[in-house]
Amino acid sequence: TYTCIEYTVNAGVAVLTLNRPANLNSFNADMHAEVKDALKAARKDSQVRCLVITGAGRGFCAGQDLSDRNVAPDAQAPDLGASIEKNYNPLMRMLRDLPMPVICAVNGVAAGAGANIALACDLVYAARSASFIQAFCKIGLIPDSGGTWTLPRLVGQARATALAMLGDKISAEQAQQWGMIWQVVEDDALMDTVLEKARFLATQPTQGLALIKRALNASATNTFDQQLDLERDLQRLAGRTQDYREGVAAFMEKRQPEFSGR
Ligand code: T3D
Repeated sequence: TYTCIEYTVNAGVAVLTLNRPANLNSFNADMHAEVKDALKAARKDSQVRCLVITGAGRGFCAGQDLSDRNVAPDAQAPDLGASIEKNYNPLMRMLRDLPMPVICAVNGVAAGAGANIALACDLVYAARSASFIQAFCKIGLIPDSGGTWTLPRLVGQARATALAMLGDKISAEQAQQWGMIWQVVEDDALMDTVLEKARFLATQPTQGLALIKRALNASATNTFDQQLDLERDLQRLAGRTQDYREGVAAFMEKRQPEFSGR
């Protein structure tokens, strides 16, 4: 049983809810451990074919819980590199490598690592009242959790630099206009919209979707030639799935396919 998150599985969809609403779902060590445990469970559970991440209460996630950091003048400087190595980087790698679509339902403010966790998800839906803040610069830090990689790729160098250096809060609407997220949804429709999409994705060719994710993620650092080779290799894998057979057979028989995720 979890104390900092909720984790449920229904109709092929796992929903991971960050659940420390009193401090806007900021991350302490316990929450890190629980999120990792849930991501492992989702990966292992063959029933789970799509993951949704959201937050309880009015915020999505405010990044690191700053009340966990002793910054008294006489205290030794904390080793934030160790925190990144132990907690944030493994979390980001698990999210990026999860072989299924990951949808983020950004229900409110997403700040610091909270913003970059959202931006690392495959599909990002945000409530109209949600916002994104690269808050790191305001406390002397740099965007972590992949932010310095993700942001310039999503919005370009000029916007990434301004967001990272100014730490301005940007609206969900602005984030969508800039292509930083997929879609803005009215607040009261957010979870229904996301769950409907997640349930749909959970009926789709899961392995194929996981291979799409791999290919698109790799494209950011590959040359065109390397990417052509990768597409060849991943298409070979896709062609061996049951869902590919089912997809083609259903098309030829003019019926709806029934994908098993295998
Ligand atoms: O340390 C390492 O391991 C390195 C890794 C770092 C990763 C990071 O994420 S660093 C960045 C950390 N996050 C921030 O700097 C954001 C801090 N929060 C804010 O700037 C604001 O709270 C927001 C802009 C996100 C929201 O503002 P607002 O006005 O809507 O809410 P609020 O009143 O500031 O916050 C509500 C409560 O949540 C409040 O507590 P209270 O007064 O009601 O008891 C506030 O202190 C608490 N809270 C919000 N963010 C954090 C937090 N408590 C601890 N840590 C937080 N990050």
